Amino acid sequence: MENKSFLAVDLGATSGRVICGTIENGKLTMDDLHKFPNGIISIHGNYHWNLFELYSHIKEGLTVAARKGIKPVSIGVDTWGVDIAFLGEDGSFMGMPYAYRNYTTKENTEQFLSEFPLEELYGKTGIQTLDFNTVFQLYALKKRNSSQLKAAKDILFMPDAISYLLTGKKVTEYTIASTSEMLDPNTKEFDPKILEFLGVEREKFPGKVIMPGQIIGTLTKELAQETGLGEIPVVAVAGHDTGSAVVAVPASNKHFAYLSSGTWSLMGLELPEPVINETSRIANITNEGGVDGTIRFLKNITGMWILEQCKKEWDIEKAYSYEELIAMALEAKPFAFLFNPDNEAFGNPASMTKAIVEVCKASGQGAPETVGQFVRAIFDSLALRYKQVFEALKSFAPYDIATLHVIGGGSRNSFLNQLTANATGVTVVAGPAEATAIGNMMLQAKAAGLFADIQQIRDFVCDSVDLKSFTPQDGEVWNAAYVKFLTYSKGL
Ligand code: LRH
Repeated sequence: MENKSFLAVDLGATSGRVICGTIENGKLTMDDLHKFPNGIISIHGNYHWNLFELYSHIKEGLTVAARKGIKPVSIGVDTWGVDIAFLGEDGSFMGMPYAYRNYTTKENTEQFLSEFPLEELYGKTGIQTLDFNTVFQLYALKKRNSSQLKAAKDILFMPDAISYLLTGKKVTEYTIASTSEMLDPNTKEFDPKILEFLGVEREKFPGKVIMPGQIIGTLTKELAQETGLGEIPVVAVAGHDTGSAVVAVPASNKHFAYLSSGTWSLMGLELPEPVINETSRIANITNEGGVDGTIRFLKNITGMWILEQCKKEWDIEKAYSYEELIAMALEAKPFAFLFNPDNEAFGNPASMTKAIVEVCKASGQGAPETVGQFVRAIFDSLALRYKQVFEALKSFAPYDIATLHVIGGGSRNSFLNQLTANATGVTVVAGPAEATAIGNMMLQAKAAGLFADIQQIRDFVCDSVDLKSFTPQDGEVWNAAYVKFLTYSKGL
């Protein structure tokens, strides 16, 4: 294989990065060009993403690439799911995009579903109901008589909005559009009845839905000059970060489950086609669109968000590193406080530590006091929630699940990996931590003809990264803890 470089712009809810991946002598080497924080900002009581700040960070990353003499084949962009930006008639952005944590209201979803039945919505899209999905965001905006929604010429999903900033070209990419809960997984097009119900014309989503691998455009003349990179093509990858991450699962065959671990924990299976039936609907399992016709049959679990938010509070007094937090958790008594991480109280509370205290007290367990107790409670509860979802997924898997691949930033946490293996009773293989950026770059490499299919990508990733295995231990103890956990976590 010839030496080729690809740039990944990978934006998560709490951080972003521009990474260069070079394929050299059959191996991948990576260079972090620019890492930066991301977060939601409250403006007049609404939460927004600072799109233009993200843009300037991306520009910085591209400039660093040029300064280092990197000549990338292409650039790919992935971001978190569901959020959208509005463009006016003249192609300019209409305000700061709303952030999905703005929409954690059950009432809005309930009102929607009283007019458009859940059975029909799930039947049409196969997407799990999460209060913040695009479909509910648009409904809320319509109810608020939003000027943006009324006046918008175009609606762009987040990765498509970034690609538009880079190229001036507007597209609607399939994997990210599938998170909207408005796409039909069979036709891979927007469902007309859902759009009609929302009063949103199909033309507002630019063009036909495009698949990963398609060239979107090249860097605008200004950016080509400003960054010094030249007019490099921007290629559609799996614009949805989870879609790109799952491409980089280092599995040698299909008999695996994955846990994409970051601000969210996404646990699921990769299936050749959607599973949309009464059982999957009741379990609220999603069928997100993947690469090469695959479906990500998964559930969202609130992941590192809870710890990230607690850490922000603790940082005011003392900024512990994640290593220090884990060391404190190791010292704390196991299973002293358990809760369901998906309790809506943890959606976007003013204080996460207070929310944990209230949830624990309300279930009669007392409450954590020390930092170590909080962190231990978060990790125990996450591992047990992973087991609960894993058990549900097992009943859908058309094979025995031999391995749980933990990928993403959370895979660096060996302590949680061991707890996850103990709780689920399956071998955990951890890594790569940069799965999303790797998947992003590998999809560009596939578009450039370097790989024929996902399995070739996975074999290559497996050869390129260090992986760690965790064997389940203490089964009895964990089964007993699971019984206790279930009393606090009814239903899926
Ligand atoms: C993870 C993620 C997840 C979505 C959420 C909004 O970053 O993309 O898959 O559900 O963000």
